[in-house]
Amino acid sequence: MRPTHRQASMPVDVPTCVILGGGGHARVLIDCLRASEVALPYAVLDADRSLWGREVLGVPVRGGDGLLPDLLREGIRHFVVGVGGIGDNEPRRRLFERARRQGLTPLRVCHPSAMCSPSAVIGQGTVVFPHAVVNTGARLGVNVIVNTSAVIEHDCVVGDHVHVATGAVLCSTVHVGVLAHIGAGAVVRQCLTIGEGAVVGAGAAVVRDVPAGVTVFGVPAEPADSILGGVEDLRRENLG
Ligand code: JB3
Repeated sequence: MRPTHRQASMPVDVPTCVILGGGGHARVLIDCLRASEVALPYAVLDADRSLWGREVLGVPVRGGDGLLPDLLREGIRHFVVGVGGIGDNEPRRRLFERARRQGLTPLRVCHPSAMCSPSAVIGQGTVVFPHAVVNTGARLGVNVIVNTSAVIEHDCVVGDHVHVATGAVLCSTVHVGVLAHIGAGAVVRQCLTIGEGAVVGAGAAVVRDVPAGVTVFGVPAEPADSILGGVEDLRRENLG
């Protein structure tokens, strides 16, 4: 076993882990793992063959996800999903379930600069990036991304596999359904519900509930259908 970048201060019993995905999100994750000393990144697996045999921030890209059983045999017991993606969290869900089925345990990673309330409940495999806040009484499911500087206010409930992107703010007591995406810099007003698989566009200001599967954007946020429909109406009117 060849753990990478063990700091002198790091306890020797820190586990090693595999990161699934080797792109931009995984690179931030590797920094977070090293800073938090939660685990040592041992290997990256990536679907892109052109990365195999190369390194991501010094961590070897061993191959594709088919190597999970090999890594288990090498003694790796933990993983983190390193695929970020914007809008569609389904690939992240599939990867998470696949690694769990293989017998690996998802790691919870909180960067040391993030503020996670002791009364917050944070699910396995959830990552909280630098300067993010998970406030009092918030409950986060598994495999959630709380990206850099995002704020999840007190008593919010965030479902499994949700991505709260960079700088987004969930004001207090917001409920977010599984697999939803809250875009960068979006703000969701207190006590609202964002349905399962819904997408909130970057910079949106959400002032009403968003039904499951619906995409909204703008200030105040409106369903994409109605906005795009409006554009179509205008075009038709202009065509006379
Ligand atoms: O907005 C911010 C701050 N970060 C974005 C992040 C949330 O999402 C970032 O800017 C990107 O938009 C995106 O990061 P991500 O997901 O790392 O994207 P990318 O740099 O394109 O890398 C994705 C990597 O995942 C690629 O190398 C793919 O080959 C790999 N990948 C895709 N599907 C997979 C799979 N790897 C494995 N192991 N298994 C898969 O099924």
